[in-house]
Amino acid sequence: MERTFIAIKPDGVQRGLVGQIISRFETKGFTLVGLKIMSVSKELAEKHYEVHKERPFFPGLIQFITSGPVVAMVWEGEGVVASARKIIGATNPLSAEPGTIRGDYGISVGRNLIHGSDAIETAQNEISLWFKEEELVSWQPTLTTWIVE
Ligand code: IDP
Ligand code: MG
Repeated sequence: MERTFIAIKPDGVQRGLVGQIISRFETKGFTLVGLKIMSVSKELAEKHYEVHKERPFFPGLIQFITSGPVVAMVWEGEGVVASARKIIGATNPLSAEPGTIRGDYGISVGRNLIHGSDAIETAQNEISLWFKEEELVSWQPTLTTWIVE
């Protein structure tokens, strides 16, 4: 089953939005299979954002993501990678549609609240970077037959 990596960034945690953000994915019908609050080391942050290492915003991004607790999650379900990106909204919260997480709660690209994997392969790499296999729980919610035909 498809899985994606989602992280609530330090701004989302500090602003008390953890519950509301988790609810978006829960009520959509996706299944939570991994969850932890953690301090992010510089090493993990730099690996996670490696594709952006030449960008001018990279040092600020690493500083920000290591500046406070992050809530790391793995969500599962059919089409979850692309669907989660839609639920999250555009990178710049000012361009993100209302109804998306970034569109509803943010105004600044450097404080855009949440990360979501951008493709299935990226998701697999990010999940193994952030979680050990034994931290993930495979389970079938009893509600599944009311959500998936
Ligand atoms: P994404 O998070 O929507 O996938 P990416 O382009 O992969 O967006 O950028 C990763 C993260 O880097 C963004 O979520 C944002 O926090 C930060 N970022 C991207 N572009 C800028 C920028 O122009 N200024 C400041 N931060 C940026
Ligand atoms: Mg990205």
